[in-house]
Amino acid sequence: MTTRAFIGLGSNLDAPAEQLRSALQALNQIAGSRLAGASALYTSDSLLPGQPRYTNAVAALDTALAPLELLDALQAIENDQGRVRKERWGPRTLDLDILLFGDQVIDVPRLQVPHYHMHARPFVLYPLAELVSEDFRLADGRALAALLQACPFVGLERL
Ligand code: A4P
Ligand code: MG
Repeated sequence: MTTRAFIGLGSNLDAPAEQLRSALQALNQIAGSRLAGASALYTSDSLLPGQPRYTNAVAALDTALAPLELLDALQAIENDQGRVRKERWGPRTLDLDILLFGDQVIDVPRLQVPHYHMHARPFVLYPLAELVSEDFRLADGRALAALLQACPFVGLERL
């Protein structure tokens, strides 16, 4: 049985677009997983002042892994691509977040899904909208169309 997960990709160090492209290839190499789609890349200012601009994208991944196994695989890719965790929210070569994991709502210490801030982040919602149908709902029932309407396409540049 496979589950469709959506992964948020972000980078603001060391050639961010290249980081995202190699991360997409790495996602497709995860055991029991297949890259089913990827959005365009988007750039936007960091939510935190004083950091370089981010490049973001969203990927659809069909996976036979359990959620925490997928998180382990994503963290291994982050580490492979040279991510050093100095401070939470610090600049990073690669951030991979599990936005959605099928229709599951997950709340354990290492993993909360849907990802806690995705509903208010244009750099997550607009790329996600490229990969799903217009009537798509998050696992917690919220309609993507309503979230998009409440989250204007401001400050995003589609590459
Ligand atoms: N964790 C819990 N839930 C999840 C999940 N759904 N997916 C835990 C992935 N991990 C999850 O993450 C810390 C811990 O969160 C993990 O060990 C995992 O067990 P992290 O990646 O080490 O820390 P972080 O990325 O610094 O924190 P976080 O909360 O992921 O940061 P954000 O919210 O992603 O903020 N501006 C723009 N324009 N674009 C961006 O992408 N990103 C941030 C970082 C700030 N500003 C930005 C962007
Ligand atoms: Mg993260």
